[in-house]
Amino acid sequence: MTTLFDPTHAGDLALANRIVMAPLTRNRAPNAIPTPLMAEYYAQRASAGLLITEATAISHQGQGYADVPGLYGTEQLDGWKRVTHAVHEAGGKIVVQLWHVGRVSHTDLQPDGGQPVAPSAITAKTKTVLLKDGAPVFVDTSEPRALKAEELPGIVHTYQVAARNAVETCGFDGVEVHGANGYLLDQFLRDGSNQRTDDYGGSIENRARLLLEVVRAVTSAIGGGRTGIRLSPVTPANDARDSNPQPLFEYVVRELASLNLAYIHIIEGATGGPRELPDAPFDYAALKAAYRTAGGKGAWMVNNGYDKALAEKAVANGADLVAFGVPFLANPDLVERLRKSAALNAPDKATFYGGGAKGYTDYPTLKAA
Ligand code: 8OZ
Repeated sequence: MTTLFDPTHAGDLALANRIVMAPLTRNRAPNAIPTPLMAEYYAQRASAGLLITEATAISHQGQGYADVPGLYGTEQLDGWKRVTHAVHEAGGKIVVQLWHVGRVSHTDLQPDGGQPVAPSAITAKTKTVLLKDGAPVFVDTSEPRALKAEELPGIVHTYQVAARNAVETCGFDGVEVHGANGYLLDQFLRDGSNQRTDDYGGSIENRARLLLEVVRAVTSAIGGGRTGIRLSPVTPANDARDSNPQPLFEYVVRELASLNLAYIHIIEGATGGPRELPDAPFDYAALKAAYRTAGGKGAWMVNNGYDKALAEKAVANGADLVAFGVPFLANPDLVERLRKSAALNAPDKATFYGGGAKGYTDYPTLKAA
């Protein structure tokens, strides 16, 4: 029987086990530049079958929070080189999560203090984080402006450039397109945030167009076998809303099936919250079946609130990979702890976002403890 600890492949990526470190925003990259401390943090966790970096902006316009990293400036690329080098030295595999926040931003974070961009000029009812005198402050997101259709090819191109730089310049093993959690691509998918009347709004086909163009552009640059995507069909994160997510996401995965992706990464339920949402039932087995029936061969990665028992059950039921977020944050040697069914370090919420080594690189391993 397959276990969590058995090696596998995700597209071109040979993975030592089926345990993945989920992307985790940590806000420790001043001026969007990855630091040596970040290299240490990721290298500590290199025993994961695969590490997915924290969400990383593909452009200044794609930035939505203080001190999150980018992948568009020379110093940012140099910073990431240090990270991939450290992870590879430690024997790990790492992909970078490519991110454009869309409307989940603030004018203070945008080029020339401009408005954030979105499918439609509808403000997200959510907060973002700015730094005031070095301290984090939560603020409402700014009113966005609707992107003109002529601007969309530029955004697709920006994803493609970031993917190429990620692999060729920074040494990443691949990329994950962030299609989840109410950010730009998810804003286009959903009718709660997309009220366009052009080819990018209205029908499911139109709302999925930008995401599919982005994934095709990325795969044409770096290959499908190095490309994953994250989706969150029913999350309410960042004011994400859709009147009928089941056919929407089944359409998306059917269209992705022919791109020979490394993996499809699904957040089940509310991101970082309940796995079951009584008001938003969703049939994940049907979603996976839609992908496989359409010929999709990528690894099926599940995420949200997994512990060892639930993860083993998921793998027994055919999930290929299980992504762990908070448990990995607090346990650099999570794979060993799960293997031994050892106790886990408790996460310290106060140090999740921002700060330095405390609550970041100082969680003890079993060996140290
Ligand atoms: C927590 C805080 C800020 C951003 C996501 C990138 O939810 C995020 C994020 C998470 O995908």
